[in-house]
Amino acid sequence: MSEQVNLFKKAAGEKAVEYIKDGMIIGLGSGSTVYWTLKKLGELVEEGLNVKGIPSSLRTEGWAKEFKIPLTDFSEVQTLDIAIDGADEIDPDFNLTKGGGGSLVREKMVDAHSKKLIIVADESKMVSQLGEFPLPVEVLPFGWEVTAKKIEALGAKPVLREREDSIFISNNGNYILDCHFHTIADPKKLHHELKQMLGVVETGLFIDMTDTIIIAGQNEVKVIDH
Ligand code: ABF
Repeated sequence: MSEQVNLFKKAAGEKAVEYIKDGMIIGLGSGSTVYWTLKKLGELVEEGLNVKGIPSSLRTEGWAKEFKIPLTDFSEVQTLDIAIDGADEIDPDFNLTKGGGGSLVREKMVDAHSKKLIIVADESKMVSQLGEFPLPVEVLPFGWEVTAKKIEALGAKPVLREREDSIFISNNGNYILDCHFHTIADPKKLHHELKQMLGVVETGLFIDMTDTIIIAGQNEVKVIDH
């Protein structure tokens, strides 16, 4: 990642903490932009801000502990006040592709149970249409080959995600298929088609969920409400 892109991510990630108020339960998203949100939030906690977070990945949980952000979970809390998360692609309707880091199920659980979802990203994530970034789909390991064939029939090339010569295992013990669609004309329809397939646990399409995006680029950090 270039130094400049990292500065954009830092600017967007840090801006998001302005939305956090004392007493809030916060969904802690995943990724290299949210990292900066967590770091800044840790500083505010040290100054006395009283909040609790639910992490959306094991990696985020590790960072939250490093920054001494108090944590909670769904055994204590059913609704979160706000979630701050990253994205791989954002379309003009604020639909998202997520899951490049492999934590799409936990991210969707956290984001869907939040009253407000803020997406933080650098400007390269804005696209006119989703699909160039391969769509992550979490699938059951059992019979994944059949599930992949069914996804292929929808016009994609599904590739089983690997890490260091072995199959990538999600935080939930499942596999990820990175599905090369190149263009996704109707994200909502595709999400529903995939969800109906036996073996599909969840898709990385986040439809009608985003309230606000914070996008950082060359000269500014833009906040756009939906
Ligand atoms: C997470 O952030 C994932 O869904 C996504 O893959 C990742 C990308 O964001 P970043 O560029 O901030 O690392 O939310």
